[in-house]
Amino acid sequence: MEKIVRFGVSLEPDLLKKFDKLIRKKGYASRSEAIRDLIREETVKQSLENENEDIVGTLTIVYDHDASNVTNKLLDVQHLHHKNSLSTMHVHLDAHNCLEVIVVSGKGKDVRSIADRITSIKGVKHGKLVVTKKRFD
Ligand code: NI
Repeated sequence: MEKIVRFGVSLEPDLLKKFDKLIRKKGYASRSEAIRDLIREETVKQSLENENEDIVGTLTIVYDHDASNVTNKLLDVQHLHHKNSLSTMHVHLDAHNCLEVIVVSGKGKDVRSIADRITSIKGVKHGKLVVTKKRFD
């Protein structure tokens, strides 16, 4: 089992009250668990800023499949970067609009550049990339 280190935290009573309220709302069993998650969140955020970090994520897009050749353009980008585009889920939202979730992986800079290329295709109405680390220590 991994060694655990204890340390003390000093903070203003009002701030602690707010923190306790927040962690109750979120359902944490203890302050320690909440602080651990906050530290992890910040360290993950930090390493995701490194463009050479290995990341994995999802790009969610909504597009109008009647727009100028959009389906082919989307497929072209994904085939061109097939090592970074792992899988796609497609949902027909209505007669014209499609929702697609593309699982992407690779170096941060490559994943972001592919996501930008896809999102900027004419006919893509909205695109949102969500990423996380591929490996956790
Ligand atoms: Ni569709």
